[in-house]
Amino acid sequence: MRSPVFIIFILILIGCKPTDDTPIIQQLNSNWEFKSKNNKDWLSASVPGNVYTDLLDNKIIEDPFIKNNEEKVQWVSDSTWVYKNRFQLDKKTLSKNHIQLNFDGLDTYAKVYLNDSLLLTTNNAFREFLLDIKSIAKTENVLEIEFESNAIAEEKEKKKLGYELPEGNRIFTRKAQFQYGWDWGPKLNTSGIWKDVFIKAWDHYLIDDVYIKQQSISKETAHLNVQITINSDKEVEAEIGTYLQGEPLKKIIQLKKGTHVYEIPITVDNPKLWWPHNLGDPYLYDFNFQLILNEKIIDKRSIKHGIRTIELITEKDAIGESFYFKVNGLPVYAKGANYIPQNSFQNKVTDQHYEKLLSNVVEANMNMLRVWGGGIYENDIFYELCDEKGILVWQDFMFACAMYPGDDRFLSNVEMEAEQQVKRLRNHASIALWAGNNENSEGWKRWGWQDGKTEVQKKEIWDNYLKVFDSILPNTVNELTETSYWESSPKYGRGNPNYKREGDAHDWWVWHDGYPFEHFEENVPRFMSEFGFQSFPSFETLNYINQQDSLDIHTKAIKSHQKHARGFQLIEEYMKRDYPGPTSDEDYVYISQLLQAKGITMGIEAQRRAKPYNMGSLFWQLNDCWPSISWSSIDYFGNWKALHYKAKKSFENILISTEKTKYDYETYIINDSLVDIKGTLKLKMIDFYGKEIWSNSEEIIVKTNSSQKVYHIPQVDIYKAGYVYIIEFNKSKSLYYFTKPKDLELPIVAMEKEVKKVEKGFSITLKSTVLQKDVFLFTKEKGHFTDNFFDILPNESITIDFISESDSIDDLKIKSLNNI
Ligand code: BMA
Repeated sequence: MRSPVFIIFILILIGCKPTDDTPIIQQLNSNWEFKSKNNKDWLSASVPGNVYTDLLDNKIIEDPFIKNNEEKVQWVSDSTWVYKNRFQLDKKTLSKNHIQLNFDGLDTYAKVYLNDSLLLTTNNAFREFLLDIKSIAKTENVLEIEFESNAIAEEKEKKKLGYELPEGNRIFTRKAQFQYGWDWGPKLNTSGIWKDVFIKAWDHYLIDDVYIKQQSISKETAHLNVQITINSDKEVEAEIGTYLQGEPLKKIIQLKKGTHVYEIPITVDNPKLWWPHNLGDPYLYDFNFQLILNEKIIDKRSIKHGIRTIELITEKDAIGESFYFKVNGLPVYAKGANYIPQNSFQNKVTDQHYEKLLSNVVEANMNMLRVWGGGIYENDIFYELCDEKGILVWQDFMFACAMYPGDDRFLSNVEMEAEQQVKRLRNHASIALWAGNNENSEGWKRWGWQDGKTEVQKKEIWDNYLKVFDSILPNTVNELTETSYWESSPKYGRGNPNYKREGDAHDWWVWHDGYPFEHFEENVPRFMSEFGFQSFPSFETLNYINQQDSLDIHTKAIKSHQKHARGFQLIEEYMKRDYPGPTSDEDYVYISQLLQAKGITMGIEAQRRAKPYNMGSLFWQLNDCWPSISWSSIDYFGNWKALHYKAKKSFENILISTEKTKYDYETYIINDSLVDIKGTLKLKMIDFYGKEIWSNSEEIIVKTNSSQKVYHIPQVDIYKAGYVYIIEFNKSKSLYYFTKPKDLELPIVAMEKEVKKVEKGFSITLKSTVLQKDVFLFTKEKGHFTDNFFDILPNESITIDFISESDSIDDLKIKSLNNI
């Protein structure tokens, strides 16, 4: 028998600690079936998913990512598909006052039936839909969703419009635009339940939203005003419990009937600020909110939030108008790339994919990604990881390379989409900018889209553009967040001379217009938000496309994975300009990667040297959505191309970079760090066999957040083909060559290699008596080289690791430009 004192003690404890009575959540992601509308047989389906991967899992179609299979599966998007789920609700759930059916995303034209009643018709894959099902929910339920073919729905819209809008019917459908085919991606227009489905049931009160609004932030204090939106059926007194890093803070509020916002001011003394990668710790606070009634936790939310300020600064100046980001009051140079969806089929992207890719982003010293407007608003985990890793996110709204309709139905659809997405993402410290669209404005003004249109049509189209990008989207961002808004990327097309003086720029003179890479050195804009060059992916990816073991880059399959009409031709032209002619497919792939890396790092370095005139360098593009020949720096299987290794060096906080001017070679040090750096600048000229021609050293100070010219040497002819200029400053080092790679007189001498098994893979040491340029290690084993495509100086030895789970790398091969 327990003593009465003990029982009283327990009762007191229970009385003090509120019990949990939060909403019931029942996932509805399992037991789905699907079929084509005209078919009788149901097949098993995955949710989240889409019709292509369901057909693939049922072995009805071949994998569209291999060979030429993409063309064979096009019929899929012309059919109507039906998905069905039988689910049960228990007594407790059914007894709740509110039962809600939640769709995080339906792609796209869906009719939702529950127990044979049509509950909802949808037309936007970027919106969530919440349905009150209290009156029809039963113990046994049947949920059926019919997806109409996008093409059919789009034709109906087109008929109403009476004229054509650029670029094709995709503009009528609010879903990922790249799925209609892009110059790096296949046409795989999905439909299906692409996000979670679940039931939420509660009695009278629900936290609908929490927004941690930053009022003012200084070193001493951060004043936050938390806005909690609560749905309530009753007028009662409730308590909001807030825990910041475990510290409790309570507030009594009077709940009103309906949906209302309640404010809770919070002061954080000596706040630890969130900083972008390489500038400080991306510190996140743990916020926990509880809605408490009668000692019961009715609902709760946990949010990790970084305290920081981020502003886009666009100010008129002597040259034009600035474009840069200030974080915590400090101008930050943006280094990074453009991000596209990681797979044509979003359900195939796992948390590990996000973790790996975003780790690779910070490993390459990047601090910003632009989530490009032809893809998707990313999953929560993407932004959570960007918060954690200190990656600033330039977030486009999902509109790209087209003009969009402006009828009331379309506009209100867009408005609801924007409101939901902005609210979903506004607590993330990483969100640096919301931008309206990708290249719509440039396209309208410069790509001939106005040809053949009447004045009335032109006015209507542009007015509709303004309604979305100059009114609905900026108003949504301004009303709901503290984040800056930018109408269109780029501000001006490259035909407009102002493209270099104001705003952000997309420089496609290189690649699309065939200009030499040197163009990047002479044409630096205020902020480069896109510039790029293609290359072949890894041998692994190419062999996967062909489904064979030996490399062949001339197959039909490979051709079908190059989506840019002039892609191969442009790679070839540029290669001839700068590199020795490869004689095998293997060498061709290798040199194509060196070529891409050379062009893009020339751009990155020219842009960084021009700091603070230029304050950002984001290349096109970080990743791939399928195995392909594209502008990416990391291929579909996660293999780093030469560009990713070399961009990592060009994005280092302290960069030494040399430029050829009219008479000189001028060396700069770019210091992105928060402190002045004092050190010895060491300069040395050697030939490719190690003979020193000349050397010098000097004590210098490089100011914080600056680009500084630190040394120059005159142009002398003998420097040309056989010398390398080595410049060192503290731990940084740069090698400068005086001619194009094809004109370098590289000695043909073999390297020595030593391979040792270590805990996480292998350690590889390479030694050479002569200079070895662009040394490339490769093996069929799965893994990652900690460095690759590097140079070895005469008599230098370099040790790198191959991180891998394999037991041996007997097939390890090494290539360098010397042998081409
Ligand atoms: C940019 C992007 C994409 C395109 C890329 C390469 O303009 O915005 O639309 O894929 O160029 O052509």
